[in-house]
Amino acid sequence: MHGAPAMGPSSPPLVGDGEGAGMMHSKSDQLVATLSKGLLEPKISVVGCGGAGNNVVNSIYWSNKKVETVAVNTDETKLERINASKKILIGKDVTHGQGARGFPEVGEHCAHQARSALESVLKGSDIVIVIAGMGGGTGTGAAPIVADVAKGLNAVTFAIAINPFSYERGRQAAAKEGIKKLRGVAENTIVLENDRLLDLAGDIPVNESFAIMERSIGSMIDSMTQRITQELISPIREEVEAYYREMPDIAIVARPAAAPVAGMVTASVDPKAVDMTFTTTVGPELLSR
Ligand SMILES: Nc1nc2c(ncn2[C@@H]2O[C@H](COP(=O)(O)OP(=O)(O)OP(=O)(O)O)[C@@H](O)[C@H]2O)c(=O)[nH]1
Ligand SMILES: [Mg+2]
Repeated sequence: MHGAPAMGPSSPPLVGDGEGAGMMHSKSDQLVATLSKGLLEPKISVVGCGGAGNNVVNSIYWSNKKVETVAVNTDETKLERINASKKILIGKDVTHGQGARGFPEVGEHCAHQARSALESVLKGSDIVIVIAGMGGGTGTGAAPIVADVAKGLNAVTFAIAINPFSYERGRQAAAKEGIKKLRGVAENTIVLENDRLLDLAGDIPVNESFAIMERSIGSMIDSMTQRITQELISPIREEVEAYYREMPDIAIVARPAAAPVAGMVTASVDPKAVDMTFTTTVGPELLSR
């Protein structure tokens, strides 16, 4: 971890509780804040694959400025219409920017081809959340590859898969297969049900019911990121404070590579707790059972 060097016998005097301690304390607070931010604020990327994933990312782009949003698609027109911090058009020479037309193996192939572009966009991310609607071509095929790339970069990787409506009969088998692949790669895969939107939303148009799911996923990501950041920073804070008290002339260290932070996230956050976060933020209505 960020282990503090051992103190020698000639260490500077401790900042005690005598005169001036109040002032030193606020200086130490500042330093701790800087250090904590630089060293420990995890970089979180949310990657939406295919049409549904792109829609979710578009909504998060406007609501959460703390995460980096990445949109991945084979469909050029769709990609042009959405907002994201980064956009990656995959498989242009395969689909000519027209989408994978319901074939997951096409989505998968396109994502494979784009591995190095995906790697360079996700490099440095501590946590990657991959989101896709299942049963189509791009999201179903590409999301497991994106998750694999993220894992290869040592990021803690979560997946959110949206199951198609029951009435989309031809899509269920592909969806199941896609979810199986995601579960094989990601630390934790949360499955949401479009069917539940029908129960919840009743007669409202489908686009409006999609907005409900987008907002739900957005608030889950908000509370997940808040929680991870808090759980990481609080225990370290005391340690950094103690270090400062022993050594006021500490140099501010550059932020290390992703791996150590990812390791701390894994150690301190039970991936299963993510389900809990979702349940407590938006209620269990959309979750698959
Ligand atoms: N909740 C939600 N579900 C969506 C949305 N768009 C599509 N879906 C669902 O996700 C499934 C996959 O659809 P898309 O994401 O459009 O498919 P794709 O990954 O772009 O695949 P191709 O177009 O075949 O390349 C659909 O069958 C729908 O059930 C959306 O905006 N919100
Ligand atoms: Mg599409």
